[in-house]
Amino acid sequence: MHVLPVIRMRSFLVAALVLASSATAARAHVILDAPNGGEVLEVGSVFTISWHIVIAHNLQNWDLWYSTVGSAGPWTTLATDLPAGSGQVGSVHTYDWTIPFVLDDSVWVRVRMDNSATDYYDVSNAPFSIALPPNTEMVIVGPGGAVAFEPDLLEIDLGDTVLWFWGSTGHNVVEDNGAFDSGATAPAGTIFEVLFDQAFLDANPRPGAIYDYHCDPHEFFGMLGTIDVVLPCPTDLSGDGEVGAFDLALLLGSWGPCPGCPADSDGDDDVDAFDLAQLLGSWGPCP
Ligand SMILES: [Cu+2]
Repeated sequence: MHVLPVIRMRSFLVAALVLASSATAARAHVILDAPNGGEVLEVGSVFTISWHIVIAHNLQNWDLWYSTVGSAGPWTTLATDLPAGSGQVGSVHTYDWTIPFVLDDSVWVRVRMDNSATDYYDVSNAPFSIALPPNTEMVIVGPGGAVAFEPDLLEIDLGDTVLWFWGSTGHNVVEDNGAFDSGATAPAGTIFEVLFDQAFLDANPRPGAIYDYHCDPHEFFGMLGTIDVVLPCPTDLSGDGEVGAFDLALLLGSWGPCPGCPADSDGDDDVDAFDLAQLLGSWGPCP
């Protein structure tokens, strides 16, 4: 299951920031209207940042930053030298921001009114979150240059999308028997995604709906991963949406001591009569 970042209720901090913000608002030349705190923005989606002019000045252009550290930065450049547009009091300005691959529950945006003399700034009143889209799970490929997938074992639900994000350069993602393949090694920042829906499982049946994969250049160094699709019917070993003869054959094929075997549905490290009874008892289409 994917765990969404939780917005921590740092009420004291938020209250202090709101006070600080309203204290400066009286003299503000520019006010950032969105994002202004509490929003949950999805990676890869487009969010419209907006702000308006409170006191007109000799405006040259606009600059935008974001921070995952705090309302005082340090700041990462978002966009610079945006056209000045209208310099009139009350005029609203916007910028369409494609949300970067930064998962964090405490993000801030800062806008700069870049004038020919004194510049003026405003910052989100409170932090907002950047999160994955619903039903999406992430694996980092080569986190910090390590020859590893993080996490190396990922359990997902049927219908989830797995998104691999390259944390370093020179890796790829290849299912051991070709169910998915990201192609040639790719640079840091690359994204590769696979939707593990019923059609995918039908086209690429694996015992227990378990997909082992590797990185070609680093397989020898143990850069291995597994996606385990948790099925609504655990006895549907082939993951084809039906408990039938194929599943029975898989179960009989792993009969006996078999720790971690998909057919060991009661988890006693033995594929035995109990597991057989469970499979026969759920014979037919999966609910
Ligand atoms: Cu690699």
